[in-house]
Amino acid sequence: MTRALILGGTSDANTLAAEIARAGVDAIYSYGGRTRAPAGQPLPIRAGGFGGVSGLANYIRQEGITHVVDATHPFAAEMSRNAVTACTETETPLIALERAPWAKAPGDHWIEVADLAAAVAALPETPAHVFLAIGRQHIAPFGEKPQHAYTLRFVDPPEGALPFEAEIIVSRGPFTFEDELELLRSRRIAWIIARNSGGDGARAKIDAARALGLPVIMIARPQLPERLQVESVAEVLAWLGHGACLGA
Ligand code: 3Y8
Ligand code: NAP
Repeated sequence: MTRALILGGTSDANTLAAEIARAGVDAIYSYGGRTRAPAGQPLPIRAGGFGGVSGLANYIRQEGITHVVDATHPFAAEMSRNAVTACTETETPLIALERAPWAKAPGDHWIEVADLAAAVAALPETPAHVFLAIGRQHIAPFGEKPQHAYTLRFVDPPEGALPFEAEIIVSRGPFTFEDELELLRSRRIAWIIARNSGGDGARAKIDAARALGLPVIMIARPQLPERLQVESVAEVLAWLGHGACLGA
């Protein structure tokens, strides 16, 4: 009898949860507990870390999990690595649902960098208006270049002081092209820092940057261990042995 653990927290995971609920598969949706009011799900929810690999392995055993679906964000590297290790240890089948990275289109002015430190280094020395669209957890390194006028975007209001002076936008996304154009224009943004998250939920800023001819410092995804990986919800449902009932 299938009992799936969905490691969620993304729009793709939300789509998957809806299809899994419709298929009547026994599943639990897991959030990392990063945001104050995560979107609801049509599945039972758990939130917060498992306690590393051993915590996840114990959870799998105690909850009688038969399949794990890693539908976390491409930058949730620690969770994905733990899932591979814990599923190997407990001999639990694992599949990853991961959308393709954004590909550079004609007119894009990307500076592609490997990581956060390289993104900071890629910013100019002369003061500029910079839009940091990489969330809240990894902004501290930009304190090395405090001369810029930073605009940050968080899902929730910041707790406590920021590592540097900045304007904060509190908004959860997904974002629209028009709103992103307005944001970039009204704040006279000259540089955008983004992660290559892929998907539609965060892509509007990339399209708006192209329309305005603005440079985007694009941070590449972290390397993840080998694992079965698909790009569609239908493939995950088929893997769970429920594609048939959806006529997928
Ligand atoms: C808690 C679940 C949906 C899902 C919405 C997607 C789209 C909007 C784009 C920008 C980039 C960023 C950030 C972002 C996007 C979707 C999707 C996506 C980027 C929620 C969610 C959780 C999180 C966690 C949060 C991180 C932060 C990253 C903001 C829910 C809304 C920047 C990633 O304050 C914090 O600690 C937030 C942390 C991880 C990255 C960071 O390091 O700060 N997402 N985002 C999940 C959990 O607890 O397990 O609250 O409902 C999910 C979504 N975020 O409802 O349609 O990609 O699927 N999320 C990035 O791309 O760099 C925003 O501002 O342009
Ligand atoms: P991370 O750095 O890879 O994970 C750090 C730790 O957080 C994990 O080791 C685990 O703790 C816990 N964790 C993360 N995701 C979890 C989940 N879905 N369920 C239970 N525990 C989880 O993760 P992150 O980048 O902070 O992302 C956290 C969540 O936000 C994920 O659900 C991810 O899908 C979502 N998200 C992230 C981004 C992003 O840019 N990183 C963007 C959109 C959405 P333990 O070791 O204690 O088990």
